[in-house]
Order: sequence, then structure tokens, then C-alpha cells
Amino acid sequence: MTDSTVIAVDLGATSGRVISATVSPNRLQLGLTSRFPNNPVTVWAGQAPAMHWNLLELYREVVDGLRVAFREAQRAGGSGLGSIASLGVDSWAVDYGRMRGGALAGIPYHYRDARTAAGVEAVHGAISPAELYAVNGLQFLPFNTVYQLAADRDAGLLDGIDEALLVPDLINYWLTGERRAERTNASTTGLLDIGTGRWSDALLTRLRLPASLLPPLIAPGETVGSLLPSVRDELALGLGAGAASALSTVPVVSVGSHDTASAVVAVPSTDRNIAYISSGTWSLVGLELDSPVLTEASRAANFTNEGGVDGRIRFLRNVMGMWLISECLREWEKAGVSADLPTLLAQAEALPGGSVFDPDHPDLLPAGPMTERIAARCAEAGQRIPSNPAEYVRSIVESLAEAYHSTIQQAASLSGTSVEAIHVVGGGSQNALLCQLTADRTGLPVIAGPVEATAIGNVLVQARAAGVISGDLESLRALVAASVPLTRYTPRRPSHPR
Ligand code: ADP
Ligand code: LRH
Repeated sequence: MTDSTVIAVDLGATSGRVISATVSPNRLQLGLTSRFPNNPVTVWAGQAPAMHWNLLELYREVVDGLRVAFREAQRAGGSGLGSIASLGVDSWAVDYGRMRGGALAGIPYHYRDARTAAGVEAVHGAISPAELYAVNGLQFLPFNTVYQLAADRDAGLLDGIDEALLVPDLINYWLTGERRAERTNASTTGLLDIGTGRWSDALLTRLRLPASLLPPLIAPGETVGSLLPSVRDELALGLGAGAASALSTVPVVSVGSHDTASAVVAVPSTDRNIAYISSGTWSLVGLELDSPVLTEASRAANFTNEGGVDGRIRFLRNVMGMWLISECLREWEKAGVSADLPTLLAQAEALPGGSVFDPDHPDLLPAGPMTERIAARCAEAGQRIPSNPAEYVRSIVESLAEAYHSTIQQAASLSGTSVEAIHVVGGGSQNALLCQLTADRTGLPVIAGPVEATAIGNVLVQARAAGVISGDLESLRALVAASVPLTRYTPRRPSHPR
């Protein structure tokens, strides 16, 4: 086999896309892309508002996007739908649908919903954070699945529930009828034992969560299943006679279904002495390792050991990321202030500097009045309060660059790695000001791109499973480096004393 088409479904917390790609042993090319926003919905829930994902809307967008990709394959001629090797799904981590009798029961919650606080108390009342870390190796994030499940259990929301399906697993289930838990995303739940790679029965028992809640694990590259006949009919609408049956040969393949796992597959470097920043709604800042770091120092610094493709470990910390900018933009839009990101970034770049605050302060996690909260953080840090949108953007970018710098230093020292360059991938890699300030603050070269790293990582794992390409992650990364344009930022004199 020389080349093939695979389709990546990538659902980010800010937007989703369905992308088809052509892959051959020496070239990867992204094709037609269907993009759609991912707008959460907040509704009154009896005692307080609750924040949810609009998962049905997302699924509809996925189906529409797949149909567009299929139509494109037909138009391209050749073997038409027969040229499609597979499709694969990834999304943001931790969130899940509660299933009863094979149907979704209740609207899935957004990880920024306030209900998780009660779950944190309940879990830490039963198991200490140190004991948890020894088993799951995860950083403390108040929305890790384990805390959400504990909150749901205590609110009676798990009564009568047979299974919890993480978001990509739920989409896979709706497409194929097969219920699995993909390993990389399972590692973000807090219920996977990092030593054995299995669900931790010990944690489940101590947390009074039934083991039956968690589906059997599946690894990236394994086949989830075939499209359900009803799904094929829906996908084939308008594609002509015979399309539905042609789609029976297109399997759904398991990929690194945690978006960060897929993004890190596509970091375009074969060098192990690099740090990466997967820059989107969150900035995931760290290193790839062969084995976890489970020391007390690592736990105290809140570093995570997430499971990657091919058993690699992502040793990283979540930095608040582009969320800070997009939440400000949302606020300005509602206030009728004209605010478009490229213009604001250009204005922010023209400023001499900006206030630095802690971007990871827990107050900045929930949706809400972000400028007010940032102003409070600046005041607390004894820094000038920004007075217009460009100053806010500059302040956010300066603060993120500083957080990247300290996180990379810590990751290197906790794991005994020397870092020689930083790769920034994802939508945030287009933020030239942030890339340059990161180079300046760290004193390291920053290489930006690809923007669609997550979709590319998703594609690569499928292409390897189909036998179109082969080799270890370094071979896949060499293919990315040869296929996408990258931008290099060289450190200038630091804009702030380090
Ligand atoms: P996610 O997968 O979490 O939804 P993405 O990887 O799609 O996130 O990245 C989205 C972010 O990319 C936006 O929040 C925005 O800050 C950034 N971004 C998008 N376009 C641009 C641009 N032209 N310049 C700078 N940043 C951009
Ligand atoms: C990035 C991400 C990140 C998780 C968060 C919930 O999209 O998956 O890796 O910590 O969302």
C-alpha cells in the first residue's frame, strides 16, 4: 500500500473539526476541513446554574463533517469511498457521558462546572492526595474524572447508570455501538493504575465506584468497530446509491483519543531533549518520558504523568492557556467592544511590556468576568492593572510566557532532562508574540507548528494501523517535520529580568 485517506475527528474545548488527510510513507497532506464552534451551554439546574457540553450538537457536526469528507473522497475519483482507510476520534479529556441501558442519561457536564468541588472533598476524605498520586501519577486538577464521578455519586446522578463513557469513547459508541475506554484518555480519569495500565480496582473499591462503570480498555491503533447500519444510512444521505454499503468497509480506529496525546505524537522533532507546549484552550507544558516520575517533589510541583501513544509518558503541567484570552474576548464581545484577536495581538506587541500575574490561579478556571479577575490578580501581585484590551492581552501573554518558563525549568529538573529547544503546537502556535516572548524568557529557540497537531497525530496513528506508514513515534514525527511549514523564534534579550 502506498498512500491512503484517513479522517480525523478532533473536538477541542474551543472548536472542533473533521479533517481528511492523504498519507504516504514520505508525505502527509491535510485535505478538506469542516470546522465548527464548541459552545457550552449553562442552564438552571434547581439550586444553581450548571455548565454542560452540547454533545448532541457536536455529534451532529461530526456526522455532517464526515459526510463532507466522504463526498470529497467520491469527487477525488480513484477508488472513491474505497480509498478511505479509517476514521478516528479525539477530544478534550476527563469529561464523560453517563449511560443507562445503552442510551445517554443526562447532559454531560463541562469540566469547568462548579459541581466538582464536592467531589474533591469526598475523594480526599477517602484517599489522601499522596496515595492517589502513587497509583495514578496525575496532577491535581479539580475536574479530574475521579472527582466528577464522586460528585455525581453523592448527588445521586450515578443511580441506575451502567457505564461512564469519556467523550471520544461516547462518539465512537454512537458511531459503532461498541463501548470501549481508550487508554490515553483513560489515564486522565485518575482511576487508571499507572503501574499496571489497568483500571485500579483498589481505588474504585475505596471510592465506592462500581468497576462495571468503566468499559474495557482499548489501545491506540486497535479497531473500535464498523459504522452502525443506521449511521451509514445517515452518513450516506446525498452520496448516491451504494454509498451506505461502501461505508461498511470504513472502520473506526482507536487513536490517542486524548487530544493532548495526539498533539504530542505530531511534535515535529525526533530529538528527546526538547520541551513541548500543546497550545490551545489549555497550554500543556512538559516533556515526553519513557517512564513516570512519581516523586514527592513531582507531586508537590503538581506535575502529571499522562499515558501517551506507544506507552510513552507525558510529564507535564496544565497552564491556563488561551482560555484567558478567549474568555476576555467573549466578555468584550458581549460589551460591544470591538476585539478581534489578530488586531489585539498586534496592538499588544507594540506595547513596551505588561503586568505579570499568576495565570494558574484557581479563580481564573471557571467561566465568568475574566478582566475583573485578572485585574484582581495583578493588584495582588503589586502590578499595574491593565486599562484596555490590548494591555490585558499583553499582560496575559507575558504571564503565560513566564509560566511556560518556570514549568519547563521544573520539568527538566524533576526529570533530570536537559532541554535545548521548545516546540509549540496547536492553535496557539499562531500567536507570534507569545512564541517570541517564550523564546526570550526561556533563552531557548521556539519552533512553532503545526497548528493542527492534534488532527495530525490522530491521522498518523490511523495511517500506521492501516499499514500505510510504519515505525516508532520518531518516524512519525520525522514525517510531520518533512510535511508541514514551521516557524522558528530565536531568543532576543529577555524583555523582563528572569
Ligand atoms: P482547542 O483544541 O483547545 O479548541 P486550538 O488548538 O484550536 O484549541 O487553539 C485555539 C486557540 O488558538 C484560540 O483560543 C486562539 O487563542 C488561538 N488562535 C487561533 N487563531 C489564531 C491566530 N490567528 N493568531 C493567534 N492565535 C490564534
Ligand atoms: C486539552 C485537555 C487537557 C486536559 C483538559 C481537560 O484540550 O484535554 O489535556 O487537562 O483538556
